[in-house]
Amino acid sequence: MSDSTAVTVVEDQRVLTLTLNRPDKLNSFNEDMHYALRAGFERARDDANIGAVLLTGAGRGFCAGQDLGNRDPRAGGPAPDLGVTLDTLYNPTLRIMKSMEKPIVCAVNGVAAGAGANIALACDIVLAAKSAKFIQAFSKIGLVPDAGGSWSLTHLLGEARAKALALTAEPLPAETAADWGMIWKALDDDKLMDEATALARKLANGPTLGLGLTKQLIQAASTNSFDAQIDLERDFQRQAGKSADYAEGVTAFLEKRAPEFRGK
Ligand code: T3D
Repeated sequence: MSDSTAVTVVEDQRVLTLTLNRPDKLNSFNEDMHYALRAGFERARDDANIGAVLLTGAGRGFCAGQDLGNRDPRAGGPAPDLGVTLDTLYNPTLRIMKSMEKPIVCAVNGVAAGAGANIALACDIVLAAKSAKFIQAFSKIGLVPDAGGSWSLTHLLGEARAKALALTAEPLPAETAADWGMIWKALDDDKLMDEATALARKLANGPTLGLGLTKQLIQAASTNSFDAQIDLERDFQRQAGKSADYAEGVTAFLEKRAPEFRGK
């Protein structure tokens, strides 16, 4: 586990809260924050006492993408190979986020720009403060969308809106993002953390085996044919149907009481 302060890590009631913590730089990514964030997701993935992750940012912003202070061309030297930084820093973390079975709730507390916006969109359920904005800032500095953004935007919104957001870098207010189906909900700023925490706790204490399979099932639908997808539903349902949580869920329903899930 990283001992960096670039991401604060708090475990409570089976939720691991990861807070991007470089508020003076709007939580933009330096190497330290990359490694700390990845370590946080790895811990959540591997620790059976954690059922869900809550990702948010410290201060007035969520994340302003890459720390451009680390990309100053005036410092001289050859241009950086950004393919290498994506390969070694962003993409391994994104792959963990998508492949881990536990749900990731994102509370976008303020501006989310560049890779910051797209890290948020790689989470499973995204809530945002009404004051937050999503900015595909890349085109302003001559780059292309990364951190999964070209995939997420296109899948969530379709080409027309994805292209317009990426080509113009126009800020998208949280409420519009929710109206368009890019995120789950836009909430009053003072309600965001309470609602996001409650949601993460509910998921973390739910039938996590089934929830993990559900996450993978929905993700697979983006590339599967209908035929392949209903086969996958069959396979996952077979697995879920053998779980103790399924037996508990049905028993609790029949006994008219709240279920007590164990994630097994
Ligand atoms: O390089 C690679 O490895 C490839 C990967 C690239 C991925 C990417 O994310 S590329 C895109 C990088 N991000 C951006 O281009 C966004 C840059 N930031 C902004 O456009 C604006 O800051 C915002 C629209 C996000 C917010 O604007 P505003 O007016 O609310 O805040 P501000 O005053 O611009 O920023 C506040 C402070 O944060 C300021 O510092 P100061 O002057 O108070 O000392 C500002 O410099 C700093 N800050 C904001 N974003 C970044 C940053 N510092 C470093 N890097 C940043 N990305």
